[in-house]
Order: sequence, then structure tokens, then C-alpha cells
Amino acid sequence: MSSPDDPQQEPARDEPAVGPDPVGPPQFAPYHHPAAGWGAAKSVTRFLVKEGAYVDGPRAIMRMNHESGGFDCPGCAWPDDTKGLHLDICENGIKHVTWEMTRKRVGRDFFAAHSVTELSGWSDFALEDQGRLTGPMVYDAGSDHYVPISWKDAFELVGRTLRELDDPNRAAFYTSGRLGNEATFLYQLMARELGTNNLPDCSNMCHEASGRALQASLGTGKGTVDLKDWEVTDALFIMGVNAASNAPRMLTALADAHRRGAQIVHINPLIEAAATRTIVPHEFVDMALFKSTKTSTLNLQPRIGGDMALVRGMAKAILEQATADPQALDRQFIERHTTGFEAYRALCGATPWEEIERQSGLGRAEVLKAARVYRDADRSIVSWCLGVTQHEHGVDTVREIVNLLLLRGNLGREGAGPSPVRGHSNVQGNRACGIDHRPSPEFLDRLAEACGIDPPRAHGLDTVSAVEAMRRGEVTVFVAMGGNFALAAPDTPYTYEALRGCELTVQVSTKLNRSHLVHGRQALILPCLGRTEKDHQRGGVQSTSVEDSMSMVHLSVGMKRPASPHLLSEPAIVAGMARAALPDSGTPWEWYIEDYDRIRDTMSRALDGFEDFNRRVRLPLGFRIKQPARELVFLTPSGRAEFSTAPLPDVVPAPGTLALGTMRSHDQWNTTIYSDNDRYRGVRNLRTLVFLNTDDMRERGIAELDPVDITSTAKDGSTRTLNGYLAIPYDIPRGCAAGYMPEMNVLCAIGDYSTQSDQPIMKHLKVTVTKA
Ligand SMILES: Nc1nc2c(c(=O)[nH]1)N[C@H]1C(S)=C(S)[C@@H](COP(=O)(O)OP(=O)(O)OC[C@H]3O[C@@H](n4cnc5c(=O)[nH]c(N)nc54)[C@H](O)[C@@H]3O)O[C@H]1N2
Ligand SMILES: Nc1nc2c(c(=O)[nH]1)N[C@H]1C(S)=C(S)[C@@H](COP(=O)(O)OP(=O)(O)OC[C@H]3O[C@@H](n4cnc5c(=O)[nH]c(N)nc54)[C@H](O)[C@@H]3O)O[C@H]1N2
Ligand SMILES: [Mo]
Repeated sequence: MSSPDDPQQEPARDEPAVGPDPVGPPQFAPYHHPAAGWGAAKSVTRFLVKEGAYVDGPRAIMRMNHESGGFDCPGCAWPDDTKGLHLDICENGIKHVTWEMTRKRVGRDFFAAHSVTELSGWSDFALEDQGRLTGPMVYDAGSDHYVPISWKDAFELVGRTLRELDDPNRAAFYTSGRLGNEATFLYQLMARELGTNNLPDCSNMCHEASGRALQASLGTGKGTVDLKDWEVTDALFIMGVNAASNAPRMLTALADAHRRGAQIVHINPLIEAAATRTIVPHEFVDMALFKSTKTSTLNLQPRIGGDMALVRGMAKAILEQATADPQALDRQFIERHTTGFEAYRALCGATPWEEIERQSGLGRAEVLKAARVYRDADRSIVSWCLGVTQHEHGVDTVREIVNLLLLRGNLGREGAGPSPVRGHSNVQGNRACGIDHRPSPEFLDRLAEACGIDPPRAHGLDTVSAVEAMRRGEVTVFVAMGGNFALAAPDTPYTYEALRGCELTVQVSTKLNRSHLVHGRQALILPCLGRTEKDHQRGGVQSTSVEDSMSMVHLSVGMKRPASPHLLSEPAIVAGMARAALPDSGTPWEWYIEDYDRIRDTMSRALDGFEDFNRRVRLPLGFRIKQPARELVFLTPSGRAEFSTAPLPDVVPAPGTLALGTMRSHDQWNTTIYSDNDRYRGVRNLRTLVFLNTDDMRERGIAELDPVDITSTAKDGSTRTLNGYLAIPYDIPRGCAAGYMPEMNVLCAIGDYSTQSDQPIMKHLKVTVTKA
């Protein structure tokens, strides 16, 4: 056995291959090595070799996230290093880029050889593993094959179908969060010019709760801090995020923070790799020297859904302490900038410790420990991701986090504030550029003026309501800009039926996936350029812009020859569809595509925060969208930061049941599965698993790797079951369970979305687990 602190063991370990579907038996052996490091390096090397990208791969990687002239990593939304770091990269970013740059191709021959029915029997891994799509294809029902179609005819099919709708609200336009800002802007413009706000997006499944909570509390839907704040803060609270896998470049910030003596508190039912030790992603020298750095000073394991009670407990402790210690609260800040403090104080006072302990699943001493760290820090940042948002009470929990920050004036100053970790690399930019099914009147007024259109005012459909509307036959055209909606959305069989009921489904994609096989009566696959690829238009090589988790907007320019000469850029595909659907449109669609600066000029007139866009986006690190709350300007009804006073939800599972959270493995990107391994959690060759507490296993007579059946019970009482999953004993609180998305979407009922955020409740399924 090697000890957790002995990274020297690392190179000797035979790392799992990132390759085709694993052939070996499922294995589980707790992993005791620092996150990143040699395991990451080996994993990356195998991946580059497998994708045949070992020449282009490294060259591209050197250009990733560069201060100038590079492309933005299409992986996560973590901001780029502010000092223009020359290797600001990570294992998963490299895998992600390499995945896009694969030499494999899915051409006409492929579709001629395989019917849709046959492909439907393939694994999702096998589908994407075929490589890049090369030309537009249309479904031919007679032969059950996709057959080639010209771009012109493809656009005409979309245009005709949209024109023939008796109501534009019969169409829905989905966005997956990697779409660049320019294409995003044109896409929402097309939808609104058609007359609908039906703009569901992946954000409806991840940070809708954060946006709504921050908007209500602070009058701005985003976090207020940037990387510089991370560099000077005294305490970091990291809640519900698996940083080592999903935002690996955060490890750099955590390691730096630890080195300068900051406190780092991880709050997660699972002790994830980032909560132990790390080798900083880009520090290959450290890797060679086997040096690892600590990235945690305290780990707390609340029960699933217990975060709000924990934060309430911390606030209660601070308020109790304030009676003897005037410095515990920032009274001046509270008086000047907030409203609702007295009510919140009363609520904390009235919340008994027993309830806080029961709901958080933590002992009072642990809650006090976290409160002590918070009290002793002059500046604190709270960062969170899906572990906090994908719950019934996601909005209340984020608001409770803001309450806690307000108590000590941790807002609007250096090193302090809320810092949600966003998902897709441009999911934040999508919202900023108009992908919003609930647009504000101010946004629509400005858009109307800048673009000379008359946008619809009624709110549109989000992800869940779009699925429901398709299922009822009300929405009949579904267009997806990227993503893999069939698998990403909850209640897989229900979503399949919804998509299959459509008259036309259109998928703008880079690779083959399930959403091409679960399609409407008519279906199109429209292949697009990836972010790594050169985008040639009449006006020369074009760049697009993206916005990261911390509101930095910068340009991304592709450098590779496109995977096929028949690909179009995403802006060009939108323009092609728009021209065909809106023959009388006054929008100069083609003119925009010749030179994306023209799109950006219109965006500077239409979008708040994008003034002087073309100039500012060309600054070395781009520009930061102004955050009013950062300047202590609160666009709330009261003009102040607003404390909230929501009751604690009851999150304790009923006897005999467990709360199950769905999450990602280390070797996947949402619905894209790289391998069946989850290195940091010690799993090999297995995805159909459920992590369980050992006492919960014993009570049910379940042993390690035993097959089990998992049954979820929805709010409406309906049940859904997955059979034959393997049980993995894990360090997770009693009453909690975890497993992988997207497979477990089978267990998420379509009706089980949060009444606060409309987000599917993907982190808190009510399940029973029994031996199969
Ligand atoms: N490599 C890679 N990077 C990615 C992605 C990817 O799939 N692969 N996906 C991207 C996207 S779109 C997103 S939105 C983000 C997602 O990033 P994450 O939010 O890290 O995603 P999940 O894997 O769902 O992990 C959720 C974490 O929350 C914890 N958790 C579960 N329930 C609770 C709870 O009740 N309370 C707390 N405190 N924690 C809980 C889980 O243990 C897990 O560590 O990552 C982005 N980055
Ligand atoms: N149970 C459960 N379900 C979840 C979640 C969960 O935690 N639990 N998380 C949710 C979250 S946070 C998210 S964000 C969604 C993810 O949902 P999506 O964003 O819909 O899914 P992805 O898997 O990211 O999409 C992968 C596909 O995108 C396409 N693609 C890749 N690059 C490009 C590109 O540059 N352009 C275009 N046009 N297409 C491209 C490829 O064809 C690839 O197959 O899943 C959600 N579903
Ligand atoms: Mo996401």
C-alpha cells in the first residue's frame, strides 16, 4: 500500500488506457495519488495516440488559451491565466481538444453502410468514436439511412418547415454551451425574428438556479469575482464541484492559495481528488520531481442536499459570536448596502442546531469549524457548481450562500464574493448574448432597436418544458446548436418519445451521437467547424469570442485545417437557416457572415456590457463584462443586496430510501464518454455502478461489486428502474448514493424539476437500492 502522501509511487502504477470500450473486468481500488500528475500525462498520451493526433495534438495544445492568437479550450469555462501562462492546460482540456481533432471521419460511405436502426444498437462511445462528421445528411425514411444532401437543400428543408408552421412557438431552438458569442447572437436573433422565445439551453440543467438566486439577491445573474480575487483571498469554500475532473485548471488556483496560507474548505458528500493533493496541471516540472501540493485545509461531507443547512449553521454561528465579538459582522456594510438583515438574523436564531445537524448531516462541531474559518478570514470566496444547483432548493441554497457572504461584507472588494463555476466553455456567453427563454423587456427593447425587429414578449420554453411540449405535439420542430439533447435531458425514454414525435429535428454537430438516431419524421445532421479549426469567410479568417466563468470575454481563433471541406461555421449555418426561414428578413445575414466584426458591431449596440466590442475583445486578455454588484450597485427592487429568508428544506431520505446524485466520471465530457474508467475514484472498466455507504450496503446485504437494482420514485409517485448496476463501497455519508450521468437520466422523471429554478433535480433522486 502506498500512502496518500507518497506521490513517488505514481509512475509505477499501470494507468487505465483511454481507449475503446474496456475489455477487462470491472475493478475498484481506492485511488491514493495526487490529482493530475503522471496518471494524467499517461492518460493524455494514450489519448493522443489513439486519436492519431500525436503531431497536431501537441502543436494545438501549445496554442490553447493563449494570450493572443490561440483558440479557447472548448473544455470547461475556467478562466485563462491572467499572466498569459504559456501552458495553461490540463488533462481533460487536452482530451477534449484531441477529441475534436481526431483523424477519424464519418462520411457518406459510413452512413450508406449502416442504417439508423443498426446504429441505434451501438454504444454512445462507439458512435462518437467514429470521428468527425463531414457533410450534411438527411434522414431517408424509405431506406432508414442518412443520405447526403446539399447545404442549399438542407437550409431549404429547415426554412420550408419553419415557414409552414401556423405558430412560430411550434419550434424550439436548443443551445449547448460551447457555441461562440457571434453565432449565439445570430441564433437568438433568428428565433426572435421568427417570433418565438423558445430558447432552451444546457444552462437550464446546470446554473439556472445560480442565475436566478444571484439576480434576486444582488441584481446580477453572475458571480462577481475574477481570478485575481482568487489569488488574494484568505479563505476559499469549494462546494459541490469535482474540480480535478471538471475544472482542472482550478487546481492551480487551489495549490497557489494553499502555498500562500489561505484556508481551503471543500464541501462535498464525496471527498473528491481536488480535496486531497494535486500536481498542478501545467507544472510538468513538478511532475518530473514528483512534487505535489496540498489543495485542502478542511473537508466537510454534508449529506446530499445538506448544503443550505450547513451554510445556515455557519451564519447562525457568526451571528451568535457577534454578540461578544463585534468584528464577527461587518455592520457598516450591512447597514449601507443590504436589506432584510434583521429578518435573516431572526430566522437564524429560530433555526435550532438540532435541525441544522439533522439536515446538513454534519455535527455541530464541524459546522463551527467551517464558521471559524469564515470568521477568521478577512476575505472569503464561495465557489460552487452542480452539487449546489441541481436540487429542488438550488435557488434558496445559492441565496443562503450570498446571505453568509453579506454578513461579513464579502462582496465588492478584492478577494471576496460569490464565484459559481460554470460548465460548458461558453455557457455564460450564451446567456449574455441572448439565449434566454425569459428575456427581460429591456433586453428586447434594445434588440428591437439595434436589429429592427419586433421580438415576441411572451416567455418561451426551457429544456424541460420544451420536452413536455414536444411530447404533447405542441412543438414540432426542434433545432439543436450542438449538444446531445436526447441523452442530456432527463427521463431518457420520455425525451426520446418527445423527439420522435417531431416533424423535423435538426442537429448541428461535430460528431455522431444519440441525438442523430432519436429523431423526428424528418431529420438533418448539419456538421460544423470545431473551435480548433480555421474559419475562412469572404472577409478572411474569422475569430469568435467566448466568455468564461468570471465574465472575461476574449477571442478564439482556430488554426487547424477543417476536418472536411464541406463543413460550415456555426454562424454560417445559422445564417443559412435564417435566410431560408425568413425570406423577407431585413437582417443582412450573408453580409454578417462575410466578416464577424459586423456581427460584433451590432452586438455592441444590442447587448449590455458589449459596448465597443471589436476593439475591447482584441485587447491582450480581452475584456471583463461589468458586474454592477462588484461595484456595490445592486439592480434589485430595493437597490440593495437582499438577504433571503427561506425555510430549510427537508432533505433527509425517508427510511429505507437513499438520495442519489448523478455526476460525471473523470473520463467523460457530459454525454461524451472517453473510457469506462474513473481514475480518481478508483474505478476501472465500469460505468453502470452506484457508489454507496458501506453501512447502507451491509444493511441491504450488498457486497462490493454485487449487482443491484435502483428504483427511483418521482414526485408524482411513478417509479423508474435501472437493473444490474454494480455496488461500489465508498466514503459517502449514510443515506447518500451517487452514479453517472447520462445513463442515470433514465431515473430522472421529467416532472421532477425544481419549482424554484425549473432545473431537473439531477442531484437528488429518491431511490431504493436492492440486491439484484
Ligand atoms: N472533464 C469534464 N469537465 C467538465 C464537464 C465534463 O463532463 N467533463 N462538464 C462541464 C459542465 S457542462 C459542467 S455544468 C461542469 C460540472 O461540474 P461539477 O459540478 O463538478 O459536475 P458533477 O460531475 O455533476 O459533480 C458534482 C459534484 O457535486 C458533488 N455533489 C453531489 N451532490 C451534492 C450535494 O448535495 N452537495 C454538495 N456540496 N456536493 C454535491 C458530487 O460529489 C460531485 O463532486 O463541469 C464542466 N466541465
Ligand atoms: N443526470 C444528469 N443529467 C445531466 C447533468 C447531470 O449532472 N446529471 N448535467 C447537465 C448539464 S450541466 C449539461 S451542460 C448537459 C449537457 O448537455 P449538452 O451540452 O447537450 O451535451 P454534450 O454532451 O456537452 O454535447 C456533446 C455533443 O456536442 C457536439 N459538439 C461538440 N463540439 C461541438 C461544437 O463545437 N459545435 C457543435 N455544434 N457541436 C459540438 C458533439 O456532436 C457532441 O456529441 O447535460 C445535463 N444533463
Ligand atoms: Mo453544464
